[in-house]
Amino acid sequence: MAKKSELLERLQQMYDKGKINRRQFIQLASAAGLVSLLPSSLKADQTIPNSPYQTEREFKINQTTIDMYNRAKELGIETVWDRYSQVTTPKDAGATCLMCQQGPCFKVKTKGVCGASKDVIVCKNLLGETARGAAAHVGHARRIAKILKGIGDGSITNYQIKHPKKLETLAQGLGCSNNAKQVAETIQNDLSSLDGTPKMLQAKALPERQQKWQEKGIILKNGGCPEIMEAENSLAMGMDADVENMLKRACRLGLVDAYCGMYVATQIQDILLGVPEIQYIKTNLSVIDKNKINIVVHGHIPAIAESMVAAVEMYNKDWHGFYNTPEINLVGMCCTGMEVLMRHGLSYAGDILQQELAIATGAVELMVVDIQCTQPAVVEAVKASGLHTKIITTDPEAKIEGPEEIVEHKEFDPKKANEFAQDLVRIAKDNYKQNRDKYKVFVPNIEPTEMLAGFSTETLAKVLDNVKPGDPCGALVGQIQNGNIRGVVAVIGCVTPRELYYGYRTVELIKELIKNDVLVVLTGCVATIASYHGLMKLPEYDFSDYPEVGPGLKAVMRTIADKNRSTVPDGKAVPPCIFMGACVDNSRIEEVLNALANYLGVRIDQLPAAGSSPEYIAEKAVPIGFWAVDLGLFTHLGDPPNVLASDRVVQWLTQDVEKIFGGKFYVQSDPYKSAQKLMEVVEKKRANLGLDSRSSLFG
Ligand code: BF8
Repeated sequence: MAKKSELLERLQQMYDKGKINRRQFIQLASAAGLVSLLPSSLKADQTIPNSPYQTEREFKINQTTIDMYNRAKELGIETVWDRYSQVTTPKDAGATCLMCQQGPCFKVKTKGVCGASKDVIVCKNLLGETARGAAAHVGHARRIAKILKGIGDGSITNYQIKHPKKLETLAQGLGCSNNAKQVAETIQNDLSSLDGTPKMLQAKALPERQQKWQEKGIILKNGGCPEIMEAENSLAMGMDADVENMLKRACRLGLVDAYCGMYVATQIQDILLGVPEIQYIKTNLSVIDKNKINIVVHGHIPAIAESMVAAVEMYNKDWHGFYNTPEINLVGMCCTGMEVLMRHGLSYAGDILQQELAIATGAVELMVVDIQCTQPAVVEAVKASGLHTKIITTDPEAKIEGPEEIVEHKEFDPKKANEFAQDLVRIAKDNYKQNRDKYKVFVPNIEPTEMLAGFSTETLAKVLDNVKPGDPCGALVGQIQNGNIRGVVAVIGCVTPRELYYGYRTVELIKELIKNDVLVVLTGCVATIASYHGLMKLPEYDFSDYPEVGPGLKAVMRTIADKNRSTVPDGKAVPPCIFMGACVDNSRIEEVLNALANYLGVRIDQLPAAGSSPEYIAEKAVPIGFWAVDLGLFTHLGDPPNVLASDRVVQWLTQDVEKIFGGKFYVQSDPYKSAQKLMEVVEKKRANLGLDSRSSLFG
């Protein structure tokens, strides 16, 4: 029998050759008695023993999540991690086509019944996923644009224009009159027009990129909705069977996602709800307060949440005494949570993977859901535990079925937003009074983590303007040129149950980047998991309480703090991880990159910048990835989309597309290898710009 060391070596070779992934490596090693592994990902001893990735640091899953996971198990609640082990298959589902009734064609080796090659089948699946992701963001845009229109025509009075200056700037960019109705109609036309390039794209993308997209045949010639419809049309039986054509269509959907989805959402939400400013907030499940009535606002469109803020304030001020109840604690979840934390300083109760755990506290009276990223399992969690949380869905496209005492659908009408919010407050209050069982309440006695948030493009510019008055862009560019900041990496997207240790990839990747003087900008669930690991808090001035940070970056973040003492307390620095908002706020990242490129007089793909989504799970991340590639960015994904069955598609995505747009995909789950690669890219781009480069370090 082979010795243990030989077995381990063999497994290591299989891993190095990509025959097994990290999870399989650890599981096999465990089965062979080579490492101590536990039955479930969260009941771990919270370290990674001799992991093939782990070269420098011990990784501990945050204790609040561990405690709530264990509590959920006691209550009989199945979590996302449990289901992951039960129902998932190996990542690659092969070239499987479910599109017509000649099939289904499973794991096609060469051709399906219709004659489509496996390359074509893989493309169809990828394009379908991309279209769904783009549809999600355009759906978000459509809903928020309707509210702006209603304000403009006077039919909606529950929201106001909070940022008229931004409305004016947007109107100028779109080439329409400066009023809510005109801006909304221009945007609605961008979404629906059967002819013409959306005005938002023309206003926001750099001319050089627009010309490139024109030359390469992906510029939008219709509004967002017809583009998505045509993508679906191209997938119908007997339609597109041209690999390159389909992949370019996916690139085109990246533009739909950005300019008919994310930008619209960010711009209008800023106009209606205010441009985010610096906020100090609390994160993680222990923001749920066992001594209060807790309401979780969950989803992506912050319209209901905004009204709830006002309704809860009123309740806490005028009514809780009258009803003889505690105050209400309004907390956020997923991107709706990020929107309200950025604008109101609300605490953040959890990310995509923590939703059942919030229910397991037994202290959530009400979970209000708008659209996207709500796991239907929340209903099951209430059912299995017998807890009292009431779940209210509010969008006709996002209902969840279940017993009526647990889940109810109440369609949101923005014309009656205030009444709607007050009704939800009443439901939470009644549920608390009638059904809260104090003996079932469990919230870990662990302080929530701290997070510095609120870096809209405007706020970032203001902060940098304090560093170099009159030249905010120069303040950042100068630090890149002198090498204190080696480059900028946008780390975005979700957290995945695929990773054995919750948050491991994201946290370790970020730590590696900042250690090497790379400035990290963040949107989405990666930001809040980073906060759980202390990466978003205000560091002590000497960074003694903060993970290792490169000397250049440290100096920059101290200077920023010194020049912004009206908002950053004495004795503190600013963290080198800048939170720019929810996933739709990826649009803010492009605004910053465009400003840097303009300032330096270079193309975006020449900037020492890159993108990374180490733990993406949502379809929305796929068109975002294509958009990043369209912009010319090197784009890292922690897991591959389901394309591994086609070498040709893999080659196109990871190599050929670079010759077209300057950007390409790179897939790597190991955070250390990923960070290394991202730093190589940044250093190479520095060298190409004639800046000092550490390229030699990377061989
Ligand atoms: O848009 S990061 S899990 S919450 S998809 Fe969803 Fe992913 Fe979280 Fe928001 Ni974004």
